[in-house]
Amino acid sequence: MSTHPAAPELACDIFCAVIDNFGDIGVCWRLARQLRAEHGWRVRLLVDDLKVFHALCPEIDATLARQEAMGVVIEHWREPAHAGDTLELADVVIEAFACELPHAYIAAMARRDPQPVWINLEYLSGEDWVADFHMRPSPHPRYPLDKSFFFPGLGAGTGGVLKERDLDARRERFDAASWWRERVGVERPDDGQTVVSLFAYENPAVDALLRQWRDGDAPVVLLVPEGRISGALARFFGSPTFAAGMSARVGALQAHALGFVEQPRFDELLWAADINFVRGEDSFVRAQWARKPFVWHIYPQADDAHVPKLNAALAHYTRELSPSAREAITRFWHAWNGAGVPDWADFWRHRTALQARAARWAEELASIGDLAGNLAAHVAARIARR
Ligand code: TRH
Repeated sequence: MSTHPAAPELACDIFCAVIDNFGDIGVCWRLARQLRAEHGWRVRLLVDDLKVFHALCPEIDATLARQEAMGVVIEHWREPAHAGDTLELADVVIEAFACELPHAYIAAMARRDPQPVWINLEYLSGEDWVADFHMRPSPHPRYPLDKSFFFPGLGAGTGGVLKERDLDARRERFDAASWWRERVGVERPDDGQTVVSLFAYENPAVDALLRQWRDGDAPVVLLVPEGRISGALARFFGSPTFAAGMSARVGALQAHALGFVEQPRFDELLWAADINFVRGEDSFVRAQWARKPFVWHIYPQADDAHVPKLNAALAHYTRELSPSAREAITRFWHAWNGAGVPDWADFWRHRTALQARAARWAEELASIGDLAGNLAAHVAARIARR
């Protein structure tokens, strides 16, 4: 049965330039799959770095100019002139994170009748100004084309964040015991142990935290996907590496290194843990849907431009908490992002309040609608007005 019987099959091109890490393609790939699966759009994703994409989707062959994965056409976008092999123009054109579209493509958009709906998908921010700028049109300086700025956000009046329709059902079906056996190779820890997942950039604050976990009264089980923080773990355990499959134990701390998994399976790590350390944009969003307490390592920007974003997210997330819980979580997030030393005991004594807030926050966030649905509604309205 189709979930979108009345809608015409819109063709959509998403252009994605990978700046660094996995977030740019992580968001675009998730959006592409959702527009295909839930809205029935014909999606082509043009990406300039297929090797990074391969990490999130192992079936991607980085040597191919054009291929298909999960119903989405993937094209290797060879910047800056390459405009798609055939220059077929879509009904909807999404340029992700202000990556620059090829000039030939823009010129062809201006000639097309009807003109495509052109959207610049911005980075996520929880700041208040986002709602004022969301969906504002911006006329092109040379062509009679309007581009709209689509702002993901955490509050009403923004584009929201990505969430698949079946995500909550998948989370509820999650079989933690099997996951531990399959992915970690050990039995699921009992309730007396705190399971922490750690996905972060290099972070000097991690040493203090590892010492606190090691010396604490309560056992901590740490799950660390292989990546930029792994070197710090290796140094702490006095090992040359801390690679997937390795485990270490010292004092009250036990740690397991995990391999990087395909994107649809990343959520399982968040569901398996009691608290999640996440980073960037996409994993930050997924941690919110996991309904577990989390700590955000925000992507650091020049001139501390990320600090207001961090504080805006805290303002949303800590609303309703008692002043002492709010202050403790704020102190801890700031310390994890370079201001101060993290104090685990001070933070985790609020565990029960944080757990309750995490569930309520997920409901609040869901109430503004999901990004793909909001975007599809906007496009439908624009097309209907023509
Ligand atoms: O990788 P990130 O740090 O990405 C970014 C980029 O740096 C980008 O340039 C920046 O602007 C943006 O952050 C804010 O963090 P993020 O966004 O969480 O992306 C990580 C992706 O990796 C996410 O989609 C989840 C995925 N992932 C897997 O698919 N498998 C895994 O095993 C792990 C650990 C992550």
